[in-house]
Amino acid sequence: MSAPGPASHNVAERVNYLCDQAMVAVHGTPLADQITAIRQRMSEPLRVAIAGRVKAGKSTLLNGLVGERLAPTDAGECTKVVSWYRQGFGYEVRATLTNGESRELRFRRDDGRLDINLGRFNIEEIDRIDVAWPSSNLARVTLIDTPGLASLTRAASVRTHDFLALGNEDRQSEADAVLYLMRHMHRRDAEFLEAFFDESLANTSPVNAIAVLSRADEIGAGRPDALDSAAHIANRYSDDERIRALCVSVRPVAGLLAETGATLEEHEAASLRALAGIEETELQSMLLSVDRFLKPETSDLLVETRQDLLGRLGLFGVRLAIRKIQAGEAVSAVDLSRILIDASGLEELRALLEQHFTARALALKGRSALASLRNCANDLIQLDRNTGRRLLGEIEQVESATHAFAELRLLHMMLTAQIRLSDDEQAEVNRLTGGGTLEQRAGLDPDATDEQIQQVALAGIARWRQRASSPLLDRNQADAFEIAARSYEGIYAGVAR
Ligand SMILES: Nc1nc2c(ncn2[C@@H]2O[C@H](COP(=O)(O)OP(=O)(O)OP(=O)(O)O)[C@@H](O)[C@H]2O)c(=O)[nH]1
Ligand SMILES: [Mg+2]
Repeated sequence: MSAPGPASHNVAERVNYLCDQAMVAVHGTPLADQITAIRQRMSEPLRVAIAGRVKAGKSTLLNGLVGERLAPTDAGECTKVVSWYRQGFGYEVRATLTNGESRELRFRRDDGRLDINLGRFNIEEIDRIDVAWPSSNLARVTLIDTPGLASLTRAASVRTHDFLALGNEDRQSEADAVLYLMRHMHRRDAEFLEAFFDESLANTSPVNAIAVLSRADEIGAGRPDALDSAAHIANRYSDDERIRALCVSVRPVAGLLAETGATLEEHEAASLRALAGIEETELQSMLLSVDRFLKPETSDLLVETRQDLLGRLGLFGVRLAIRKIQAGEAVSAVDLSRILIDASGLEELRALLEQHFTARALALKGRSALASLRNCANDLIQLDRNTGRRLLGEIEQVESATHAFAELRLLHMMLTAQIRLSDDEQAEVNRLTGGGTLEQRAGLDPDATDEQIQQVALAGIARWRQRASSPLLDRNQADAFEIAARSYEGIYAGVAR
């Protein structure tokens, strides 16, 4: 098999080529299975891990993203295991045991929640749980829920550390990208994000992390402007150079509003309507605090029902829903669902996931694949020094010759402020390297003509190449600008094709 030509921009093709080369080299050794897995992973959806400190709202946000209550929230043994949620043709739950064996687990839906029965296994024997579920929201990403870091039960925290290969240079994380949830920026949060940096592919890491300011509705004790305050804090974090160097973006999200918005039932809407009918002064006083809300004499609604509503919506969500019903903007569960999802910030997060992760899925998966292949090549060196070295050389060559990886380097340099760009230029680089259509990457409307795209591309080539030629730049900075120019060349060539 011949190497893909230098003009090839196809990451998958190049990684597959490397896997084929590696397979010849490792045939008959235990490394062969690893190479098969690396190749297989390239054709699967992008793996996005949801990580963060204990009770940051990870599982709730995962449910919001899937639109179903699959991941266990609050207590329960299953919150202590790394759990994968991937698209399946049918419904299946499996456990991978610590001894490597795989077992099917029984499950049922309990009041909308997925309830997994661990059977005779105890949690220490289970390495991970795999849930296959027919959901269109899992078509392009596989979501991985991780136990809280620095959790009270240290064992669970260690599992997440292991899974993400934190602080372990010899192993590659099983995730291609991470959503890191934090309630407020904490020193440990910064340490965690830094550890997720993957040194193995020269400085490309912040490109695969998005930080989420989670449980945003609780900021400022759930005041009506909680989400505005959260947005303000998130913007401040985004402007902080230290945080910018750790992730592509910071977004506030109220995962609970998203999860409940996606799963709200008509009987819950009916309870909210009943509350909205309470006399105004009484209602105001009732909505002041959780304690008052639960006082038996304030409403005919059962205290348990009110407790359930609080669990599903939080005080902020209950207030929001009641006010929208009173304003005539919502009656049914469908209306309320839309309002809750709008308020949650979920759609903005989805847009970020699309822009930064799924649109760059091939490059991010390829990056993981190269890191894993490099580990295999290093192991191979122990068995057969020359072949292992030759494979390492080929990996280096593919890494430096593949433009999609160069674009990740450009992004990295931008995020870590190694090159200084205006806000407009940063938006341009994000667009240019974003993996959208030619029109999108050129910043044009979908109905732009070929000539218009080519004009923008030519102007882009000239502008970025001019910057690259500045004598004030060091070699890396000049390379970064050159990468942008080459991306525009790719757009130009794409039109001509
Ligand atoms: N008000 C509010 N509560 C939330 C939000 N997200 C999660 N919670 C609540 O916070 C608690 C913990 O949520 P989980 O989703 O289980 O958090 P987690 O990070 O998965 O927790 P561990 O897996 O145990 O580390 C639950 O009671 C949730 O209902 C949110 O956006 N707003
Ligand atoms: Mg959890």
